[in-house]
Amino acid sequence: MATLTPQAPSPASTAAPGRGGIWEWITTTDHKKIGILYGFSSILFFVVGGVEALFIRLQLAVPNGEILSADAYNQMFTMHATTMVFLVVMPIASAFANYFLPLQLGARDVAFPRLNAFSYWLYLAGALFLTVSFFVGGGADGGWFGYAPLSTQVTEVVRMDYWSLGLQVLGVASIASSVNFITTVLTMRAPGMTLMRMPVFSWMVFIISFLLLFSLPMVTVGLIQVFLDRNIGTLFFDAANGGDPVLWQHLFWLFGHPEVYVLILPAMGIVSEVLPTFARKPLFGRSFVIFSGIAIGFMGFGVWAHHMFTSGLGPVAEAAFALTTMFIAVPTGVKIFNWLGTIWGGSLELNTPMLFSLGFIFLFVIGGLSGVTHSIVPADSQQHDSYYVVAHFHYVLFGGAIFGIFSGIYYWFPKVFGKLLNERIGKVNFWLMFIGMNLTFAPMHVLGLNGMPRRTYRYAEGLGLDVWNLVATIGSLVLALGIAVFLYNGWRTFRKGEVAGPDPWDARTLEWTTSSPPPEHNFDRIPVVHHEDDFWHQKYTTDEEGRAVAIPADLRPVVAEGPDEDIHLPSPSYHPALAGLGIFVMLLGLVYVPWGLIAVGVGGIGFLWGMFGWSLEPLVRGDH
Ligand code: HEM
Ligand SMILES: [Cu+2]
Repeated sequence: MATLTPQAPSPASTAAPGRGGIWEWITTTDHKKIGILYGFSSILFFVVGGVEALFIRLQLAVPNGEILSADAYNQMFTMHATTMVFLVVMPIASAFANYFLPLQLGARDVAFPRLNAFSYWLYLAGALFLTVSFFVGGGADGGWFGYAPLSTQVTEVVRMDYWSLGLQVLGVASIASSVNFITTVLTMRAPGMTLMRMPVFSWMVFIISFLLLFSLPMVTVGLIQVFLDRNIGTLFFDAANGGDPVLWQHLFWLFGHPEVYVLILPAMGIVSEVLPTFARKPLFGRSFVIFSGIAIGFMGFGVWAHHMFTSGLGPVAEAAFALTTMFIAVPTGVKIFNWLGTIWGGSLELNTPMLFSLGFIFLFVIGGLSGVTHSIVPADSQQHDSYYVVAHFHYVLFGGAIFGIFSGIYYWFPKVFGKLLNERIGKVNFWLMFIGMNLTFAPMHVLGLNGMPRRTYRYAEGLGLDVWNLVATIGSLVLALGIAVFLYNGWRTFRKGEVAGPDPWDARTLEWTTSSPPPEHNFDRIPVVHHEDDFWHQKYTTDEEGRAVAIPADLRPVVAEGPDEDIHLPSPSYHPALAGLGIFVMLLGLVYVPWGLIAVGVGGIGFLWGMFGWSLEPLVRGDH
């Protein structure tokens, strides 16, 4: 039994965990290491998705582009979007959630550490499976929402089999994470950490876990039906034989719209952590930020058909979904006003994490406003499937989600790696991305209103599309340069970055009470919480005018008065990784039936071995 004697609570006391060899990473069940694995994997796929986007932009830089064929172009935008949504933005949120949820709650790990490891290896299996398709016959080419009957057409290639199976596995990985995060929030909070004292980022993780839990099953059913229509001749979406292709649209968007909130709410949570830290003010209307997140969670399930205003649903349904879509702008607006209220009158520190958060607010508002124009049915029937829509979702997904994520990377990097990303390079990174992003996507509003359809690999000369397409492509190159500067900053910091102490930003929440990086067991003693922003209240009090007054270190309250206890840590295990590998092999086999059945068998053995080994091994270290 691994027993660690409790130490006096000093955040910098315990040594950082070793980097560890490959085997340690394959067998880890430590939420921090799993968070780092998610982080590096999704940044790698960000580069892949970015290169795919550059190919698209280079093809469209001039009329009658010759760089990509129509077939290659279809693969490029489908895989670009699938990569960015499922292999980048979702897993990066898992990276932050894995690393920081237990720390923000005052816990030692998530509720189910091995399930946590399994969700990572399943994500990696699904991600590699989807990407491998490029090299064996071509990537998915039916668009990221795979409308039937295009996606169910049986041709000589199996690209959409990879797509439908790959997304199913990624869905299971997300459901596994969601179960873990919900259970962790409900059962692992430190004493005194009431739900309303929980940091806003943790709240957003909690909310998106429910969104995933309730939306993924719908698309999973549809994906199975797509695979069956393609492989065993069922007729779910075959209109000529009593099936209904519009059914697929409903199943996809019943997932797809809650999904966009899964993409944006974590970024909103990060911004809600960063703004108070660098405005030196508590989050304005904190409980409203939390409740509007909950409201968005619920209302997000009632707007899906606004993606189908041109699918012939009829005026009653269209009017209803137009209304619900307009309503959802209200809780979103509440958040924006609360962020503005936080920075209003604050003493702002405009460092890189803060710049990305301010950029997030500016760009997300632009995306939100064009979103409201989509909710007006007659206007949407003009905008639908045009570059105006492409501009809209890149302002909310790139300007919103990605900018929020970059704010989180610059904010939490010192906690995870013990070093500060370089501030001067960080500012160059921000401005290149901010200028590049607007140069790329702002012209797309004009292109769309000038009638340029999306998903078209070429356009003719003299249609008024030439100049803005060239500007958009130049913008995407500036954006790419910005991302290269970010990667350079990371590499340089690992090599010779400035060492960060436990609390480099003088922040407010519990993760900053530990060393940077935190010890494997996170806290020597489980903290006892008395306030929201508890760490801030350990360091500051307020005078009669409400101004913050620092409490001298020797007068600060002792944080951990809780009972001594043994520190239990989950034991490392190779079984989740083995089960993930088994699934990967099974997937490859399923695409190439009947010969593939051999691989299905071999993969199946690996999967079952992993599952049984996992269920029979000791729970914590030293247990027999
Ligand atoms: C790195 C910078 C990016 C550039 C230059 C870029 C560029 C583009 C372009 C030009 C298209 C339209 C292709 C067409 O319809 O013909 C597109 C489609 C799309 N992009 Fe991006 N994008 C970028 C980043 C992102 C990010 C970060 C996300 C999501 C998180 C994203 C999600 C999408 C989606 C969902 C589509 C629709 C694909 C489809 O129609 O099936 N993009 N992108
Ligand atoms: Cu939507």
